Amino acid sequence: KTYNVAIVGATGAVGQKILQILEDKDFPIRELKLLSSKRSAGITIPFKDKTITVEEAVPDSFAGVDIALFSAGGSVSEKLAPEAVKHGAVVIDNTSAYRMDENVPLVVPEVNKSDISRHQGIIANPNCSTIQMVAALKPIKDKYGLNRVIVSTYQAVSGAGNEANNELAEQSQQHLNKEVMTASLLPVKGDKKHYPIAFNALPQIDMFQDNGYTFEEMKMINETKKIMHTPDLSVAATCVRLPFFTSHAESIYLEVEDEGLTVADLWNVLGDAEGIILEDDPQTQTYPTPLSAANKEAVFVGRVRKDLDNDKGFHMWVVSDNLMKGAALNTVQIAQALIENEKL
Ligand code: 11C
Repeated sequence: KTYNVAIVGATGAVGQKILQILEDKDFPIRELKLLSSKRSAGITIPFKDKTITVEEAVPDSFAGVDIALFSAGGSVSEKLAPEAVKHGAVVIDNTSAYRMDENVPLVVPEVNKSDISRHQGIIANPNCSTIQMVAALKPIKDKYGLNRVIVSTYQAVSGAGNEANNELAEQSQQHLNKEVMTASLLPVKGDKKHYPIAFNALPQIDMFQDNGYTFEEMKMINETKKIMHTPDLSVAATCVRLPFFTSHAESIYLEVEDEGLTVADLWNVLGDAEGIILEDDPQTQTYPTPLSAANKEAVFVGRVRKDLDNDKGFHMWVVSDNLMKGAALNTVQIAQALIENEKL
């Protein structure tokens, strides 16, 4: 069986990755529609042996579409995802618009694939930094229980889109030319102040909330509880943007329920877990980095250590390509699981 697929936001950083993955995985496409804002309509994009012209996304674009992959920002999803559903499509949405809606499954297939079957037209793809964290935590939780998680992130600029990549490149050039760096985008396009990201670290990703956490931090906290079905799990997050282009890295402290576990116990569960690659050997300085994880599909884990004071506490370093498993790949994997579920 083949499917009519639409990509909304086809010219963006994630949309381009989705296209590449659909082609690489030979996704069973009958007809592919590439949709965008009016500004990008008319651009042509190669796909397999064809060239497809990007069209402006409007409500009627979804007639005859079976699966619509949205990655064009929350406001576009709010406006057009219900239209796509009205036309009979199943939407896989890569924005934060519907993630916490109780009628919308929030899915990382390795973690909660079975949630897909209760969708009512929309399935949400989690935030990139959440996806790689839950992929690593779930096998540990299933075997040894989980009481507490404290995460600090080291996030790539591409999480903020192609414009942020350009800003990092320009500022780096300015600094090397001994010019003043100009900042007009990061940490957040819509916020009042902007700081250089080149040769810097910004402890703000997305807008501050009333509780002093940023929206990115609250996404990691709330989405983790929803995906793992652990509403009572203690989760705290500090999210930081760093000047590299690809992959998010995370330092995760976790407390398990079981007593007396060793690093080898965690290695064993992580080594057997779907989608995880363990790269952990201090003897040979083996650990993942943002560069080594870029353009790869897996979530990489290294630096697993037992806490020196708490018998139930462990630390680990988790790295994954934020545009691949963190966005486009997980979206395509949801679509594959949806097809397997015979929900279409
Ligand atoms: C970042 N995590 O790195 C964000 C990007 O909710 O899907 C992903 C935003 C989202 O800036």
